Amino acid sequence: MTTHALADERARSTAEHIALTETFTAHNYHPLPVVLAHGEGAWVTDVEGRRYLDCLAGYSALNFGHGHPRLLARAHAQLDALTLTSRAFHHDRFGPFLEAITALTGKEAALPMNSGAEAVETALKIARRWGHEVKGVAPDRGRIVTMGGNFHGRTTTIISFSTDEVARSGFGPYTSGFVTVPYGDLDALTAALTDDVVAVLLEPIQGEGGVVIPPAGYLAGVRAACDAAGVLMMADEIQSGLARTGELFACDHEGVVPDVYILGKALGGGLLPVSAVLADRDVMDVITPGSHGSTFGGNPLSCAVAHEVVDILATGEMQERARTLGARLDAGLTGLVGEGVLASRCRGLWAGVDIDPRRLSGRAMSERLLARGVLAKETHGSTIRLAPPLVATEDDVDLLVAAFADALAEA
Ligand code: IF1
Repeated sequence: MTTHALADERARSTAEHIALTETFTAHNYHPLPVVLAHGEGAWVTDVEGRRYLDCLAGYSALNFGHGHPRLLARAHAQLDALTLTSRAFHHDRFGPFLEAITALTGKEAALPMNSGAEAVETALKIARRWGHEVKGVAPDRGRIVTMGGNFHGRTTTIISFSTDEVARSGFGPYTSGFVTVPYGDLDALTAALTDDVVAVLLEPIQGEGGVVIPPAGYLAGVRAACDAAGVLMMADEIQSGLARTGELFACDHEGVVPDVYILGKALGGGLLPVSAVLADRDVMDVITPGSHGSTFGGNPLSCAVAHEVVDILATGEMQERARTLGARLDAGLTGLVGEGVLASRCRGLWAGVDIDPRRLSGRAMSERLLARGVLAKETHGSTIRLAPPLVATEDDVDLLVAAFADALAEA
């Protein structure tokens, strides 16, 4: 695009951008009426120059904020060196990244992919092959236990075990081999662990469900049940992981180590899609040459950025910020219970706030927050998810709480 054309692009108004988008886009989203053009830290600016505190943060892909200096610098340097080789060849960013991420997570091996759904699909394939080749379940008979209220991505196999009809209906025939149990119910899980089960897949905290935190001890119970039944515990930490909840992983709050970590979103630093599956060799080595792959998985640019992300996480600074800022947010939101808030759940800098639907819908609340310079989005029903970048400040959190209270008070 020429500079002149680029300049014209920037002259379009919010309404013009939205009209242009609506003319050509598939209608798979219903975005809020705002057109963003610039981001820095926890703040973004729209095409009219209005600033917003970004409390969605790319659904936790922007844990480190917009344009983190270290991540941008690393990406710029790698762009001028080498960006893509395919895995047909080695490259000089791969080994160092793998060494760093296995040290960070305590797992022996990593399989890098791009999107979160790709990593989840990779974990499902690993679990099935492990079940058939290591556990000894009859070929094609391995089943995986999943949770009610789950969200693990949008592929046909993943939505085959979704309990959300909006995400699932019309996309059959569905992939078989999954059994769903209520999230948080250890008795139901234990009863479901029959001999043909090879793995349990769960989010340690359910994001799309509205930041649903399971009962204390639940994750430890899942770990024990998986050990007793000889099945893999696979934690989807794509949204809950990488410092969002105040620990490296949400599983860490109960000292639970799953057999498989599934990572994504913030692993790419908010710059590009990077995901990965981590496991020890007795699990990972069911994957053999030619049995799995990806054009872009583990590319030099992704490895360079994700390696910098790992280095940032290794300091613990983001985890500490999530704890400190999250405590402030939790206190502020708790103060609003009874003032239009039915309940709020907070773990680190990640909150699900249930708005009283008799007062206003989740969408209406998102629009009121937008008018007050705060970007947030409702999830099912009238729950607002809040997940500012972990580089936000205490003043930002105070602004968020004040805007939330003001939006609720609006007649
Ligand atoms: C959308 C929310 C939805 C995820 C977990 C895997 C994936 C996600 C725990 C797949 C992705 C995104 C997808 C996006 C909205 C958002 C989301 F929960 F974060 F809010 F949908 F439920 N596991 N979550 O949260 O990762 O393939 O997208 O990289 O699809 O609308 P992906």
